[in-house]
Amino acid sequence: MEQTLLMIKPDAVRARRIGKIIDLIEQEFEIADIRMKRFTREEAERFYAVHRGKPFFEPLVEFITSGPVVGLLLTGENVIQRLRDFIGATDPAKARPGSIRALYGSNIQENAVHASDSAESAAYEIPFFFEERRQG
Ligand code: FUP
Repeated sequence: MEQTLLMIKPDAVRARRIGKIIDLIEQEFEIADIRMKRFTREEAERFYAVHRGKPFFEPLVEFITSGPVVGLLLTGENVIQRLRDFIGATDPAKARPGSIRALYGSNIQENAVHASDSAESAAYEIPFFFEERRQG
């Protein structure tokens, strides 16, 4: 059983797409927890630390701290890969038709959602939203 993080980004929150995105997610995935928060700059820089030094890093940090985000903890078999497939490619223009990014993303930066891309990144990213959870 895997777990992963889906994050609804500030563009989608501003556009009032939280409900529509959760509706799509809920039809395919098990939601174990939900939390809305706003990243501090320090958190945003840590969350996207792998992208530090890239030309889009600074604008990305600016964007992700520009308003609240919503984190969803999803659980299930192979949920990391299944969710990545479900949200579509990073660039909404190239994302599979019907995917969340195709439906609600605007451009490669303002692409509506984020999903952990590996077990390692899930383990790194989940604690930005959720405490360690005990079983039962
Ligand atoms: P993804 O894993 O699909 O979210 O994509 P990446 O890890 O490649 O990129 C992380 C985030 O950086 C994207 F969601 C948006 C931002 N980004 C840009 O703004 N410009 C780029 O050219 C690539 C990524």
